[in-house]
Amino acid sequence: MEFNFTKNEQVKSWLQSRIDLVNPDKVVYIDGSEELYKKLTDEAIASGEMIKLNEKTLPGCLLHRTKPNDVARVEARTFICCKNEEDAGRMYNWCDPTEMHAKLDAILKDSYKGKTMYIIPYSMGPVGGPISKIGLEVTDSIYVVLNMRIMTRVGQNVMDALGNSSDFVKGTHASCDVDPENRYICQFPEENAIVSVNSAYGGNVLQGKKCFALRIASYQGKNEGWMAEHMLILGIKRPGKETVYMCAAFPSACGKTNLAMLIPPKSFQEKGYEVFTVGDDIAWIKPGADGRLYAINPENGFFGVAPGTNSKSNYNALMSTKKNAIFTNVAWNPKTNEVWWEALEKDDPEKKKPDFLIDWTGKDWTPDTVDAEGKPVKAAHPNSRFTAPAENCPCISPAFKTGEPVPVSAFIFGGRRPTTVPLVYQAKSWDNGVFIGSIMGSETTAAATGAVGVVRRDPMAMRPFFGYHVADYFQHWLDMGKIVPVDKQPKIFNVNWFRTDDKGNFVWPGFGDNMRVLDWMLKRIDGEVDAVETPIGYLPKPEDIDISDIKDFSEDTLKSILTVDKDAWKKEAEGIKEFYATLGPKMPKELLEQADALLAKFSK
Ligand code: OXD
Ligand code: MN
Repeated sequence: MEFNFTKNEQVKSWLQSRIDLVNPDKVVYIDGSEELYKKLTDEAIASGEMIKLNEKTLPGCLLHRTKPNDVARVEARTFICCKNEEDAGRMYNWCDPTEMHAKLDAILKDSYKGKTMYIIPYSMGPVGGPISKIGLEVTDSIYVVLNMRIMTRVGQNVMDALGNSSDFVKGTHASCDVDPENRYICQFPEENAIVSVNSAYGGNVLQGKKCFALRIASYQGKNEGWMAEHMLILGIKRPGKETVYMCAAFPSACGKTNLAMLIPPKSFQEKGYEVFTVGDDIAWIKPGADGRLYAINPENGFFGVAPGTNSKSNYNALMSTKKNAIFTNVAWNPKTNEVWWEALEKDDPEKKKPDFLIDWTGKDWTPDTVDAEGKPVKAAHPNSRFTAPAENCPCISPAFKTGEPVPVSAFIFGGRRPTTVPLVYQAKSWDNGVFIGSIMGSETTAAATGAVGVVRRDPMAMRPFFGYHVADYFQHWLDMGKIVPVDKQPKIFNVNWFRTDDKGNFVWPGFGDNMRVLDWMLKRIDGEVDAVETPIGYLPKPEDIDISDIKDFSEDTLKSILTVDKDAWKKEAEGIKEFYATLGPKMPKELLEQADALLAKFSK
């Protein structure tokens, strides 16, 4: 076939190999033009793949439903395929690349018969930017095309920027029969390649996101001297000061998108504080010419969880979904031709739950609908999503718009820890910060199956996203600290918004009030306040966190979540050592020593 959109022989031969394998009826190249997107959108609406929503209230917005068996990322079927099993590393499914290619090729063979192949050239990061990278994804799904258009930069300008370079990720996606038994999400880091089959759900098939921007990119970053992290990026402007940028990593269900789009409390707004979102999920971070670390958000949109989002919990996220967004597996209100999900109405007592909807599976739904066991049925799937252009976000950072990498002043780690871990503390050094990131995790709650109160460790929130061995990843973090001069290293903090009292209620109000903790970090970064040295790190003096206008929140309450309990931390240190022991002989000595030292401090 003629590929007249490029002269790059490697691109051409790889595309030809894909066509020969999957055997499409037709090939469509996504050139980025509005006319083509319009044509594809019209086709998807005509075929029923997409529902066009109310043009007045949700202009340009579409609704899509997946198969009920295809609603989330599937860690059990996600593989890192590299030659040596020891390079894939301990937290992951590994498969030999030759074996996996054979299995995948058998699934892919002729799988596009009767279908169209769409070729998507996309850039992670602004096209041609200093930290950006390019991928190609072939897919049989218009849903993938239309979502990739929002989540990444797509079009001929990307192909032009690639020129004759071989530095592109080769991505193959085939929906096949959406058969969960034959579903595979495979990364081949040594080949710069991704293959996902038998799924059509976002996290598995929008390959720019987790597959490329975390799994493949983390491996590239290790080899090329940069970092790909599962981190939001936000900028905070204090009156009379430059904007300070922070990157933060949290396991899922810890409010990452909410922190990225935080609205400061009224009293802070009145003083002139402003918060800007650069990214809500992924940060690519590279040393700049001045020796500091600089970050970009490689994505171009948000792929956020819909249920629970309302104008009180996250006004900025909700506003981002008001035009040109794609909703997946939310409920549909046929009367208004709008979307709905659980808790959407919670911000406003006047707003009521609709009394009739079509649920995410396409069935009639009323507030009284129950399942076979008599349990209430949710109208939207709990993992239903919105794909929304970042430019829609009311607090999007000017730096996101220009694509300029932002200097990173702080890394924040955190998890959901009802006990033990204080509201905030600061690492004593870069290496101590790496230790703190390596041990983060969330305690299991009664909502999950299994024992309650067990810490599921999720180092740097990367557990499902490492592209290589976790111990080598820790070593890479330690090495990055050696590249950056100490006075230019970002400060490292740990936060825990989730401490509970003896009745199980959250002590800290969270949401916008998290600004008060970020403010303490800003003061630490600028050397405005000192701190209390403890065996785990530096804790705030209670008077340095401004709680003056939080309703019903006393300094004693604050003190209760700024404690380091000896017995709890002894248990924690023992748990860390057990966790480290599972990670094998490559674990960096520095981190093992820190675990020993922590235990020793609490064993006296
Ligand atoms: C996500 C995730 O969807 O981390 O961002 O699962
Ligand atoms: Mn994520």
